[in-house]
Amino acid sequence: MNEGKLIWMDGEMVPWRDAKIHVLSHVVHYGSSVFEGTRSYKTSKGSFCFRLAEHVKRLFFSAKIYRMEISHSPEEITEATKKVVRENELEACYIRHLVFRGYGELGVNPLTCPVRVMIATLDWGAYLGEEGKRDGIDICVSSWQRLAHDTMPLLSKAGGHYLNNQLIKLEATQNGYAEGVALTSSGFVAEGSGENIFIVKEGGLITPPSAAGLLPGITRHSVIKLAKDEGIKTSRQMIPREGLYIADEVFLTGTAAEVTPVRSVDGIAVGDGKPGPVTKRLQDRFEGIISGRDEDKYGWMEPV
Ligand code: PPE
Repeated sequence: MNEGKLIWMDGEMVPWRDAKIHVLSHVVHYGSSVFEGTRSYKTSKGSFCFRLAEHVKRLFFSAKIYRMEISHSPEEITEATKKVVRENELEACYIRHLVFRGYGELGVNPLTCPVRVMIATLDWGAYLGEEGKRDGIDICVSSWQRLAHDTMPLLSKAGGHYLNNQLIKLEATQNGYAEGVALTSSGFVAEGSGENIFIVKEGGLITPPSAAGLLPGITRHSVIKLAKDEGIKTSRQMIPREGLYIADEVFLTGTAAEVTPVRSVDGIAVGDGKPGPVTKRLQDRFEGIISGRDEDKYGWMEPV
């Protein structure tokens, strides 16, 4: 890990190495945390966080679902986020928000443990590699199913849920793939271990609906908006596994992954095995906004 300077913890700036918790903290044993990943970008007009308001909103919703009371307002978290970005003096960074149950009593009941918050910045480049972003990545369908809605509340981006994602990622990478995509228990495409998924079929864009047990990503929402404004027909529809094999294009979206083309699924080439025109167009529109090259008519870029 590339160490940064300061981490915001419960209202204070703490030197990176001093941002510690006790091993008997509730979160360590039971995965009781909710988190966010946001990116800050450097443009010629200064640093900007991409859709910070939506990320903070989702963090509070995630916490509400698990009955975690955050002792800071969304406005305070927003201001603290910008402060961490400024004080770490990074050109561009990935921001991790974490709300977690700390040290109190051990035992499943979480209510005896304080709810704590931290915000850190990380020096993260392309999540699935620069090469992957340019040429596309090879993915597989996971043998692990995505969690079902009646097992875990999937609209909460909770730490504990990510044991499922870890199994998907472990299996994929051990078998030589860059990423794994999980299906729902009825066999429809859900999402990648850390990304949403889109296919292009006959010029139109299709992504699975929230009912497929996915995290409705902020990047996914942004790409749908960009596609609509580009006049690309877009729909949220269940996609069967083989829909990935016969798609013209496939790509993944996420804060970390941004827009990453997929060149093969389970060893079957997507289209002609190269990033397709719709993917490239949306990737370019997205890059245009985050780099400050194009006008941000959506108000997505929040000055730091
Ligand atoms: N699904 C999952 C399971 C997921 O983890 C992410 C983000 C998304 C979809 C896309 O959501 P959004 O970032 O709002 O567009 N994954 C985060 C964590 C990755 C990690 O390894 O940690 C991220 O991209 O920040």
